[in-house]
Amino acid sequence: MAQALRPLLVLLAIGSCIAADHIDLWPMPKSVTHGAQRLYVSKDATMSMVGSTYSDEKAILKDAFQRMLDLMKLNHNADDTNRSSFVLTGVNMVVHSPEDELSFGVDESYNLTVPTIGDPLHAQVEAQTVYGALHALQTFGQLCYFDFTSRLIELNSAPWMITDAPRFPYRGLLIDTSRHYLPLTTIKGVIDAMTYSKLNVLHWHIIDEQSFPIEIPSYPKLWNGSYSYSERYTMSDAVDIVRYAEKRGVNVLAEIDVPGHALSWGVGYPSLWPSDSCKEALDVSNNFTFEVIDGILSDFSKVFKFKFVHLGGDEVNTSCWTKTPHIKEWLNNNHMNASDAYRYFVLRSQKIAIAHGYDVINWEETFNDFGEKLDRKTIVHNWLGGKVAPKVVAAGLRCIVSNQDKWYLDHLDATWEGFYMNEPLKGIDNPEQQRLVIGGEVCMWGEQIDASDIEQTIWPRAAAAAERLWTPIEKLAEDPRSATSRLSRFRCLLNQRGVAAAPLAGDGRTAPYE
Ligand code: CP6
Repeated sequence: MAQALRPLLVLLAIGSCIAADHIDLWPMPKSVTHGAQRLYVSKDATMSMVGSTYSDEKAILKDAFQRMLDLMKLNHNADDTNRSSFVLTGVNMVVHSPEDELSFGVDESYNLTVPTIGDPLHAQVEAQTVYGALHALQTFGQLCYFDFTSRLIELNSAPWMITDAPRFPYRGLLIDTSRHYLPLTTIKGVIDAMTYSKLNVLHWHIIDEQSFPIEIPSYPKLWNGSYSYSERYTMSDAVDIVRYAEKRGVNVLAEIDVPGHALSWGVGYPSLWPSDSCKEALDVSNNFTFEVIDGILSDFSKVFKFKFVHLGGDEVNTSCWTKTPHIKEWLNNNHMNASDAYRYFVLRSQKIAIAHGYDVINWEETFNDFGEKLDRKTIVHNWLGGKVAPKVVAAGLRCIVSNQDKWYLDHLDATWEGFYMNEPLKGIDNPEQQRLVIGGEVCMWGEQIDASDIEQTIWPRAAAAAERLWTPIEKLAEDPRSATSRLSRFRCLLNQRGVAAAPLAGDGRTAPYE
């Protein structure tokens, strides 16, 4: 064959392999090309950082690489390949930025190349930041599999050339530790699984009316509202969770939901209740209420380093305010009705959070009721129907999408197809306004689940949303059925890695296969 024709033929061969079914990656990267060569990955593959500006002092990449190798072997002892060719012996990492701060909007892009020639034969990762490099390792880990016949780690369809970057910077999952306590190991397992589908924000709805499980050093009686002594998180537990998540590229968004959803606060400090017979919402007339919020946010700011804090503000029932004599009097003296007082409460809490260095996220009722009064940096968190996001961004505020009929994991009959098809930019055509939708979040409210069944309730449906939030819209499946086999293989991968992801069909949580 004429030498000059060979590159062209190679390109054609690569092109003919780009059938979606042959790419076992979830979420689908921005751009992928591959060939047809099987490689063998040495069980002792090494990572090298030659040419990086980043120095990995905290061993973020070193540990991530080791975890990835362990996952590839699925806890088995892989044999050593005795082949002389097509053995991949390492991954070269080039990370351009020396920074390892996990800030919001950090560059998460990466390039991953797996060649079929080279001596030594090494995969190449290039990323702007260590957090892009972590995503590259996740993608690489999905290309490899442990073959039980050969007892080798294999990697099919090389060479691979992958260029990837997220569509949205905020890709969240909510957990709720007030309705049911979740052990630290459970939370860490959720974080691990999030990284497999490239979700990057764990929204920790820590406290609600049912229990106050976290230690607040400034007000040490607050966790008297926990279910029991063992169903508590110390501040050092919180530090542990935040560190664990950060090392994996996951931000932790802490929430205190005020003034509603806060009944448990009064177990330790009853004066936070309007009265002993009317206990919600928090007493708006009492300065002590805001001192406690200030104490909590002051303690939080030492632990929760994410740029945002979530102040709730949803489902506020003000009837105790208008029924309780001393609050009624306070409202009259200040010429406020109940809805003025709700606005006053939210805005005053926002100011406290801002003074502690946070930008605030609030549930959408705050926008629906008095959006023009919210701090201009407020991020409005949608959860009611699917209609508020266009209004939020038209008003110039940022928005996170979680509409309950699509992205609420506690709706057990909501299907993965529904999760997949929820488009955050629906109804928003102006590119400037589109950029104000920073992403979306699936919500695992805790009333009906606990550590025993949280994993199979979250997965695989959260992964369907994760692809919607990661993959460029033009590469998403228009009909979710064409993603079924790929998602079902990703779900198997979760199972192999010890995550109890439910089947796509037959468990009542997801629609049957076609
Ligand atoms: N708890 C809090 C909840 C919910 C919200 N806030 C909720 C409401 C309706 C459904 C699911 C969850 N359990 N604090 C609303 C944001 Cl269907």
